[in-house]
Amino acid sequence: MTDTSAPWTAEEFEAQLRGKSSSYHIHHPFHRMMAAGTLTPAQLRGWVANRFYYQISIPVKDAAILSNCDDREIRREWIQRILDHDGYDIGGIQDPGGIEAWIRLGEAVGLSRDDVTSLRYVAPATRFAVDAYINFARRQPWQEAVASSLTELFAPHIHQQRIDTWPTQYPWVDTAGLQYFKQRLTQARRDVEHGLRFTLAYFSQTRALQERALQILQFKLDVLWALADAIMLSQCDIQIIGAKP
Ligand code: AHQ
Repeated sequence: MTDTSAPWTAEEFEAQLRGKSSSYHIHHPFHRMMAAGTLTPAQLRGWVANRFYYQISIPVKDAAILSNCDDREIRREWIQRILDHDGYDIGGIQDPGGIEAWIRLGEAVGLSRDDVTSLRYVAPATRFAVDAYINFARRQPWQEAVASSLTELFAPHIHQQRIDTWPTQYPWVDTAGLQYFKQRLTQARRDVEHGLRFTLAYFSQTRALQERALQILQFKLDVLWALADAIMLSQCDIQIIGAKP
């Protein structure tokens, strides 16, 4: 339904976006169990192995946005997201990247590198949720795909929660594996500053566009929720014979 009301102010629009935090996957039963320390080692390993498919899909999603985007200034900022995940070796400056850090998280919970990179433990419903996000970024206008990344408005909280709780809730996990969450704290905040600045400007031309931005954010929140459903309900538990604990 097209809303003919006047656009919200930037402050009201941002409050509407942030108001969707109640749909963020930190409130999903699986993530509540994770925070409470009640996941079994097999469930935690299943989460890491399935989330790897999301992690390797993020740079593919961001490359889709770049390929659709005709704005050089946006591309100059957005390309950093691909480097953050894939890593780089530019002029002797090297960074192994977030995907490599996630593989180390897998090893920290008792998986082998091949257990993670082979994708053998990824559930069909995991793939469907993640592929819905990639295909959204490929098919929709790049401006809409930028807005869909704003679930990261809420990400620092969930990353910090894992950093704070895993050492006591899951003492068997090698804390070196938490490096991924630590590096996302700064990267997510930088990404959100850019994505929010653009979204508040572009989608504030009309109230209908602002409502569309909320609809897009809800779609991505649903992707993350469906991903947690998949991991919780698809019996992604990974029993490693002889692994600690
Ligand atoms: O590790 C995450 C990440 O790199 C990204 C990129 C961003 C996007 O472009 O959609 N979203 C995102 C997220 C990551 N981690 C999730 C988590 O719970 O660990 C949160 C997720 C997000 O909030 O969108």
